[in-house]
Amino acid sequence: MENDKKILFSGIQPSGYLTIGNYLGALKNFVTLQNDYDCYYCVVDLHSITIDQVPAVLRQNTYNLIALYLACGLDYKQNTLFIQSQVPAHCELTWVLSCNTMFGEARRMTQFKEKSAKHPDNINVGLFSYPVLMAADILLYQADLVPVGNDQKQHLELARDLAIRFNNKFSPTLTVPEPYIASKQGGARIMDLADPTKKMSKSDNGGAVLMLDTPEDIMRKFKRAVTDSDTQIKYHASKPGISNLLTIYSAFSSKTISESEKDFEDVGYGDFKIRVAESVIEGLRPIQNEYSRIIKDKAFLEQVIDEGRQKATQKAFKTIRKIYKKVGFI
Ligand code: AQP
Repeated sequence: MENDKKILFSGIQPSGYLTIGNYLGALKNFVTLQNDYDCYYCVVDLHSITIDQVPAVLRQNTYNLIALYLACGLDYKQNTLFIQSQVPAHCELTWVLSCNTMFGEARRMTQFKEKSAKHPDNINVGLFSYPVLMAADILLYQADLVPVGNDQKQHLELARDLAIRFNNKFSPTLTVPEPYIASKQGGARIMDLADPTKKMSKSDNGGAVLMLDTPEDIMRKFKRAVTDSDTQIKYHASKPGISNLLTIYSAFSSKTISESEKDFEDVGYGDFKIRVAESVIEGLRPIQNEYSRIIKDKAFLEQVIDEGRQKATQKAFKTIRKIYKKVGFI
């Protein structure tokens, strides 16, 4: 159904169990955005195979992610919740865009450099063309807005360049997307508890807290979190561990950083870590309860996935039909 709301696109890879970084940096914000925008929330499974995945695990992670989308409060009637590989137009548009992307500009992408350094035994062409697929994801739905963290800014820039290039080469066809800048509360960058100079990641989860961790596991992980040799609970660049814990606490308790600092003025690191863990446990509890209910209801999940596929396909087909016509395909 067409409406006059701006279109917003975002996706998460089913590449592992989601962390509280994925939650605070993406999912929590998705829920806030659903009332103001016509949102397309995708499970980007095509992206996830740029790194080796175990097929049965990938399948399960995909169901888990749809269930988590729902458990966090995303309404599948109001939004389009769908799986990328079920809409073939993503691959079709990727090819057209690939033929309009210069090798040099793809080579400049820092994520490619980082991921190839991390997986030197699997530097595949898909990893290289990942940003073109991401551009296709966005442009296919004529998205006006894309919520992006710093790490994805360069990719969004490429999507914009490709839309402008296509429009200039043929005729205006694709909406040029803008970054959606999250509010201070949303979009927080969460760092690894064991190494707070490194982003918390679902595929590298030494110091990651998972959204589906038990309360005991969450408590244990926070108790072990790296801090520093100081005693002050202050947000500062020289205190990455403490700053990260304050960020997590403030996001889960809906307080500002300075309010959070005040909460811990005369508190030691040990008690501080326990209080942070408690705020996370409480914040995740309703989501975990909803998730346990939804994941058991396979028929409902299949229905959500099917409705999402149909809505996404309809929108994507309109774009790909125009694109194919403009490039000269019969
Ligand atoms: N640590 C984080 N802090 C804040 N936001 C984060 N995001 C990821 N980690 C953090 C946000 O989550 C969304 C989904 O990201 P993705 O699945 O597309 O891949 P990613 O960014 O590479 O996330 P991961 O968890 O690190 O996955 P892997 O390990 O598979 O590469 C994005 O909006 C991202 O900003």
